[in-house]
Amino acid sequence: MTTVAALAFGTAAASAQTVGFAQIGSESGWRAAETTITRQQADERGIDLKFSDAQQKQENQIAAIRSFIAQGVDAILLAPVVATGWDSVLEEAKDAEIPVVLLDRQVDSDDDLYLTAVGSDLVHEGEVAGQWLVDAVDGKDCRVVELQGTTGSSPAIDRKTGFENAIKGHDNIEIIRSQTGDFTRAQGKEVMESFLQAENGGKDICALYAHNDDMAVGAIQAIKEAGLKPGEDILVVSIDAVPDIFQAMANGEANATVELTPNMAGPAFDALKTYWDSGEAPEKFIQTESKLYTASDDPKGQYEARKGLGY
Ligand code: GYE
Repeated sequence: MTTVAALAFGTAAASAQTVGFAQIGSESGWRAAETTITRQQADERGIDLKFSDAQQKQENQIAAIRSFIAQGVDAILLAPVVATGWDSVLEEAKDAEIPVVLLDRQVDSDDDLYLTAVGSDLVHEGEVAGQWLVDAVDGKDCRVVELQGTTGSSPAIDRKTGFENAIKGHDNIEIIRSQTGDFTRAQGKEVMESFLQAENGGKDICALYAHNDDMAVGAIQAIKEAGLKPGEDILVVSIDAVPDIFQAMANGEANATVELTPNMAGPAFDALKTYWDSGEAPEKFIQTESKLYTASDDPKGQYEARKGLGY
């Protein structure tokens, strides 16, 4: 005798699985690597991946999810551009019995609306970055400018909170300006230019905290164009660990980064396979590591090691 549930799972496991990926876009080097690796991981597992690039727009992601539901995919991967506004479409997926796995960002919705979330502890990342600065300045006064990620996205909210947690009680460190650079290199540069202008050509800035490496790389360019030395005149700490930030570290132009693996799809597909095969639901959060790298961690070697790994 076969139970209804077993029959449903058995049917899904019998043929090649189809997975829809509602990706945000390609705002950063990290994001592009995540896309490349997701495709590779799908290929290796014989999964048919349907890919949608939402060009940073939530409405496009919602439309993509609806189209995946209409096509009857076996699962949906969603990297949610912002944290709010997902309830209805996640309910539609749930009603259609299509498991949704969140990648790299979180949503504010109830956690029974998705199967699991793969990602880092985004608050912790901010704390690691902030603690690096606390240690680096060692009690000296430090006026910090902050480049935030996409407004309303969970990494922008959490990385801000984490950094603030770390500097709390260290009155020598103060965030003097904070603005979004939307996780892009171009906006990181543009916003940094305005920070430099407003702060005595940059002479009144001690450090930059950027919510991702791409914005830091853009800002480094702006600092150089302002005639200052990034990494020395203005300390630079950011998050992701993309090859270009190691290149900047090797050149003495950046100081520290917190690693975020772009391989979110591997753990996501592993969890889905278990779910398809046995119906067993994974933990609600599958956490990836957050490791600090500084300029003394062989940045040239780190650059070489990462080049080609999806970047
Ligand atoms: O750090 C950034 C990206 O969602 C955690 O999104 C991710 C962030 C990543 O574009 O580079």
